[in-house]
Amino acid sequence: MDKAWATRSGLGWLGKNTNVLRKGMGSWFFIGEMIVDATFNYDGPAADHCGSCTRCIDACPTDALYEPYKLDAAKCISYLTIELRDAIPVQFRENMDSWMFGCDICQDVCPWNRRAPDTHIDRLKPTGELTGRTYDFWEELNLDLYRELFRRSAVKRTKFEGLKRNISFLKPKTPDL
Ligand code: B12
Ligand code: SF4
Ligand code: SF4
Repeated sequence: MDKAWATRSGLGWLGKNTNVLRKGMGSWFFIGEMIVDATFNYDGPAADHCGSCTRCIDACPTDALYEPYKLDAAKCISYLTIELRDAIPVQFRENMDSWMFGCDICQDVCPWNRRAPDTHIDRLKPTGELTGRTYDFWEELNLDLYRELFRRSAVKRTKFEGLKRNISFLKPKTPDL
C-alpha cells in the first residue's frame, strides 16, 4: 500500500485524483519503500493542498473518480488498458481517447503537476522510437517489433494481445499519438 505509507510519512498528500502529490513535484514520481531496522527522525503527514479544486474529477473521461479521493478502478482507463485481460466493456470504448497504455489525464490537468519540472532521469524521458508515430504504425505493429520496442518496458504487462486490443480502439488518422 505505497500511498498509505507515503502520506503517513509526509512524502505528500493524497490528491482528489487518488495519487500522492508533493509541492514542487506534483505527482510525477513513483513510490518505493525500504524496510530497515533503524529508527529515523520522521515527518508527520503532509497537509492537503487540493483546496476547492476539482479539475481531475471534471476531466476524467470515464467518471472513474466518482467522488473526491475515491476511484472506481474498474472504470479507470489505466485498469482497462493494462490490467484487464478480457474485452474492454463497450460503454468505455468511446471515451478512451488515444490512450493505449495507462492514462494520465487526471494528473495532466492538476495545477501542481503543471508547475512541476520535467524529469532529469534520462531513462524516463520519451524516446524517439515511440513519439510521433502514426495510427497506421501502431495498427501494423507485429510481435517482433513489439518485442524490440518494449524490451525491458512495463508495457509488456499488458502483453502483445492486450496492446493490440487497445490499439484497435484508437481513433484512426490520429496524426501524433
Ligand atoms: C492497484 C493499483 C492501481 C489500480 C487502482 C488505483 C487506485 N487509485 O487505487 C489502477 C490500475 C486503476 C491504477 C492506476 C494508476 N496507477 Co496505480 N497502483 C496500484 C497499486 C499496485 C496498489 C494501490 C491499491 O492497492 N489500491 C486499492 C485501494 C484500496 O487503494 P486506495 O483507495 O487508494 O486506499 C487508500 C485508503 O483507502 C487508505 N487505506 C486503504 N487500506 C489501508 C490500509 C492501511 C493499513 C492504511 C494505513 C491505509 C489504508 O490508504 C490508501 C492510500 O491512501 C499501487 C502500488 C502499491 N503497491 O501500493 C500503484 C500506484 C498507486 N499507482 C501509481 C500510478 C502512477 C498509477 C497511474 C498514474 C498509472 C497510469 N499512468 O496509468 C494510474 C493512476 C490512476 C489514479 N487516478 O489513481 C503509483 C502512484 C504514484 C503517486 N505519486 O501517487 C503507485 C503508488 C505505484 C508506485 N509505486 O509508484 N493503479
Ligand atoms: S487515470 Fe484516466 S481514467 Fe483513470 S481516474 Fe485518471 S483520468 Fe480517470
Ligand atoms: S487536479 Fe486539483 S483536486 Fe485534483 S489532485 Fe490536483 S489539486 Fe487536487
